[in-house]
Amino acid sequence: MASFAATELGRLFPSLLATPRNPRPVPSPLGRSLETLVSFSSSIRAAPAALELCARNGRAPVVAAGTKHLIGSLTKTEGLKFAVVVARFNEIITNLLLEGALETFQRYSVDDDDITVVKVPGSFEVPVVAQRLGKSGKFDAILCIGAVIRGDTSHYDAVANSAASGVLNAGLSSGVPCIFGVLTCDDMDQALNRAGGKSGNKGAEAALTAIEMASLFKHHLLK
Ligand code: INI
Repeated sequence: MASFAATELGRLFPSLLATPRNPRPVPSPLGRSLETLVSFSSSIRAAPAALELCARNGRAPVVAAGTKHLIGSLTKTEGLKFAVVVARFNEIITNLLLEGALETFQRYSVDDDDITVVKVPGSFEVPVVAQRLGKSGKFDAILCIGAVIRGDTSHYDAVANSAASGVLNAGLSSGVPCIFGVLTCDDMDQALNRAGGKSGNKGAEAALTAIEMASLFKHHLLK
């Protein structure tokens, strides 16, 4: 991804990359080379967005020397504490999402002892527990996992909307990042695709978001 992003930047802004007059990667005002800048851990998903922005106005991004750029790290995970709130409704799916999330925490060196998993009946119950855990002061981020499937219920919209706004509110009211890892799908096939099938594992993606946000808060915003 990083080298793709660097190549892409180079294609869009050839002046930024090696030329006879400028044979080395351009040092950025942040003290890292361009290559390092785009390979910075948490920019996995941010880099393409930045490229898109640049591509739209056709200019190189303006990076002022004194500007602070705060971004969570995916590598400084030591000591970060996470709670995962998991809905048991549609358990086949939510167990797969939880598995993806736990594998990701492990891959990014989050200590097992720093993870607490809390199970609740359904997605509707997730936010109140997320809020309580957030307010406990014991966690750096709360990952919320659920699966709302349209085919299963006439009150799909009520459950899906409540889960989404509830998780948002839990984060805002507790001041601790609460990450929305609740699938909202039309049918079971779609849910399976997003729980480790051809669309990836959204639990794993949400865990990455949780790490980045926990790091952003702990290492930058709460210092
Ligand atoms: N809960 C879910 O997590 N997913 C669903 O698809 C779902 N459906 O289909 O109804 C669901 N309902 C239960 C709900 O979350 C609450 O547990 C219940 O309403 C009691 O408050």
